[in-house]
Amino acid sequence: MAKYLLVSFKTCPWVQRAAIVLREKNIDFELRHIDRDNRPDWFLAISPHKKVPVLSIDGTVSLFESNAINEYLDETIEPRLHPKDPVQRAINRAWTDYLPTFSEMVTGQAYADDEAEYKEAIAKIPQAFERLEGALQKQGAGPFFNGAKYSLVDAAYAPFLQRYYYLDRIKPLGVIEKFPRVKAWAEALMKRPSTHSFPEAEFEALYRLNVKLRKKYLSQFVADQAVAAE
Ligand SMILES: N[C@@H](CCC(=O)N[C@@H](CS)C(=O)NCC(=O)O)C(=O)O
Repeated sequence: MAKYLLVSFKTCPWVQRAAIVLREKNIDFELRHIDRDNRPDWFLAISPHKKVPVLSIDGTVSLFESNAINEYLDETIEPRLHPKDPVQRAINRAWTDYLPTFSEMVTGQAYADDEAEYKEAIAKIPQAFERLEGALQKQGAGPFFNGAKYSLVDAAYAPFLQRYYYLDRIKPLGVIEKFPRVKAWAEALMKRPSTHSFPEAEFEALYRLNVKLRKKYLSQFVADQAVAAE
């Protein structure tokens, strides 16, 4: 078996997306965290965009961009997470293509500078959920995107749905409750062990700390870290 090294910033959702697929496929891998503010030379040499994730294979090949990494893993290692049917595969790829838009719409609130920007950002969340609610209705009965079988779409959305919950516990909005299929899907993904790279309470506390230290509008609503970590 090849040797896989996944290079990461600890709270990066795009890294988490690739780590989930490695776990779903039962692949041994090293998750190596580097410092965002002091990226080592060996990393800069293998990451064309200077971003994480990078997946290094046997120390000889380096792949970047979470979607490309996951497609590669799915092409090379069983079990195949993409559907066999080409139409379903195209639909799955279309929804993973939508992920950057979804992530911006659902977690953009964390980067708003003031209340006006925050209000603008949160107004986009129902639109993003509504689109997914429609997709889930077409796909079937759940619990996962394609039904009973876990897919690359599940791995893609899990980190961002998790962050929606984290943000909703900082300043509650209760949007997901209005979209029953998205809510049931998100709950199934939060229960799936592969979603988690770290113990859940520890990871949420770290996320909250990041939001607090970012000094954006939402930072003021993060309760004391000791309380948050309870
Ligand atoms: N489209 C990329 C996004 C990766 C990304 O934005 N990574 C962030 C960390 S979560 C990063 O490395 N940012 C550093 C930078 O932009 O300089 C992917 O899917 O892999």
